[in-house]
Amino acid sequence: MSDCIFCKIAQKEIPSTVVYEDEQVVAFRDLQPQAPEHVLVIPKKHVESVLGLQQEDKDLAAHILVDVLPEIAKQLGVDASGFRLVVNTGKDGQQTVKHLHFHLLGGRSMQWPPG
Ligand code: DGP
Repeated sequence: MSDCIFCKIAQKEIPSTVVYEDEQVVAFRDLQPQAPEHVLVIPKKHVESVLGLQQEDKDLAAHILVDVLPEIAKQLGVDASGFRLVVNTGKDGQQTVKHLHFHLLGGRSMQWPPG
């Protein structure tokens, strides 16, 4: 989508600190980190939110969960210590960027419940 900031990051029209990339996915450091390690994992394809995933996206969703997120957790050194995955969705979920993204937060102990 032409006016989507994360599409622009995926297409390298906006610079970011990329920590992982393959044909379908890119992961980059969040501009406003909420933890020592804070990475956003996005599909390169524009999907508005987790509710925008279609039947045809099953392999993509599985790839992110099964392959990419564990790989990045290992790369960041938080696989043993643990981390939090957050997928803010819609208004109450405080989703500000309307392109599906997984926040991977780690490097410190997290609070629960969230505010
Ligand atoms: P959310 O509230 O879940 O929609 O989170 C969007 C996140 O995206 C937020 O933590 C800040 C981050 N972000 C917004 N614009 C940019 C940007 O241009 N570059 C990077 N690296 N992160 C961004």
